[in-house]
Amino acid sequence: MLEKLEELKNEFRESVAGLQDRNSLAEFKSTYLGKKGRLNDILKGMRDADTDVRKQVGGTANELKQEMQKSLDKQLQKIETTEIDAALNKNWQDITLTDSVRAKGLKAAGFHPVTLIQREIEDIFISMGFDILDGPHIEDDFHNFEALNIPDTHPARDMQDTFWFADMKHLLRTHTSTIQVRGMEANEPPFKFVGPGKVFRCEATDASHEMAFHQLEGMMVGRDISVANLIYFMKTLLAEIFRQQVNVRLRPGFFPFVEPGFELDIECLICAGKGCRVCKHTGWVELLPCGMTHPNVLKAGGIDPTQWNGFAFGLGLDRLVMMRYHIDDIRHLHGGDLRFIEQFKAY
Ligand code: FA5
Repeated sequence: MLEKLEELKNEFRESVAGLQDRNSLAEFKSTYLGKKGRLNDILKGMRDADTDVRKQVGGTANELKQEMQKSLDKQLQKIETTEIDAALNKNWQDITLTDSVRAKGLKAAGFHPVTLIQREIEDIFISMGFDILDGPHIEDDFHNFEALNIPDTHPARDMQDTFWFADMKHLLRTHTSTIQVRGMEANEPPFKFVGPGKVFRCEATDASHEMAFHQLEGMMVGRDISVANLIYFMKTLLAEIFRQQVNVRLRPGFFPFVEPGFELDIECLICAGKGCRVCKHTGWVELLPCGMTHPNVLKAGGIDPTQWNGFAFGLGLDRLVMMRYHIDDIRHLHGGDLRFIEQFKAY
């Protein structure tokens, strides 16, 4: 029996590496290790053997069985790797090649409408000599509040519900006005820049409110900047974005970091000013708060307010997208439904 086992082992070793596909491997396995396979066939003789022989043969047979199983597993892995490589080679697809993607009938990736509008606005401001700045999502109390003339005890802290980190020192920025502070820290006046980005507020969602949304901050600091300069830039922006007559209204607005402060509202384009759930039945949508930079903010940014002044604004990008494309619920924008995203320009 031991000799027969040795023979079986040699034959197995010679053939196993030659198996090329799953079917022949399964067949091979059953020939050697199956119930009616060759190993069990040899072991049939054990019934008549004495105890010592049974022990010896049993041990050897067990070792052989384990070796066979290991080799079969290894060979199966090899076969699988070859199959995967072959499939990858056959179906290889360069998704950056538009024509090849289209030719295969696959859908090309596209940009989110917020990204599209953000880039468009960046281009408008670049053409007017503005820089583009960035800032971190995780901020500290100083950049989100303190430097913006919102001290610890100021009731304006409650205007925006904040996601605080456990250390109560860091937070998810509630507005892109943090970029004003970072811009002042990094630049010597005169300067003008815009800073787009995601902001976060712990508030209930509805047709015009999200918890994570996008703003685009703007700031210009120079000598003798006036409200007329501010209004000029706001008007230019809206004319370029909408390329149609849109009704706007400017009304006083309170933000601790500007004085005077304004709310620039746009007549709701979803209902043409008649009133709907997006504009909360007022006919107007708050889009572009702005104002003349408060001297305390310039001071906190290391700028002498007796020498320099400026304006700032904070545009709500998601709401702008809604007005531009007549989207009646902000939650469509971040719901992850591909059918929604696919409606926008792909490239
Ligand atoms: C601010 O965040 C100020 N930092 C803006 C500012 C900058 C004022 C510079 C003056 C000078 P407010 O909380 O109003 O302001 O938000 C600005 C805009 O973001 C709103 O007009 C609106 O268009 C948009 N917005 C506010 N909350 C939400 C929300 N929950 N979901 C979607 N858009 C929002």
